[in-house]
Amino acid sequence: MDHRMIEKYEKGWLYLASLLIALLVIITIVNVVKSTIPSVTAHHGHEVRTINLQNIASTPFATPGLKQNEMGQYELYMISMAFMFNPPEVKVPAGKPITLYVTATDVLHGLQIENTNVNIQVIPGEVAKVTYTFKKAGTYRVGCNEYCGAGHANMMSKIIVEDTK
Ligand SMILES: [Cu+2]
Repeated sequence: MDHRMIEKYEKGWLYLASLLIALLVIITIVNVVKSTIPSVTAHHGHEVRTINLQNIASTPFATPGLKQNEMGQYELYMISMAFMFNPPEVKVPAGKPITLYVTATDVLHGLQIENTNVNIQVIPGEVAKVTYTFKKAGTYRVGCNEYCGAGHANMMSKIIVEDTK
């Protein structure tokens, strides 16, 4: 090969390398921009929003429990903390969609409602949202499924589903 051909060949690789670097820079910028937007991400079938835990007193989490919004829809606010759920027990109506909002105030927790497919990872500073309709009345135990410390096994709450009318 004469040196001109070799130059061409090298130029090809140079272009390819530059292209890959440019691509990496673009991907990085896109990811950084994405991560700075207060995000509503959906994973494991539930939505996640961010919350400033310093301002929790000015949110509905100040008084956890079942609420009805202005449209009459049920909203259940729960807090996971070491080593309890707040509220420790709550009554909800059967056959009505209940939108559960849950956050953690200290460390990573889980919130799993027995006999349902509700199984949420609860992260401090994030609010997970999931809507569920309990078809059958009864007591549903709520447990933590992320090891959170010595009292993990005692983290327990109850959702008492009652027939309306
Ligand atoms: Cu736990």
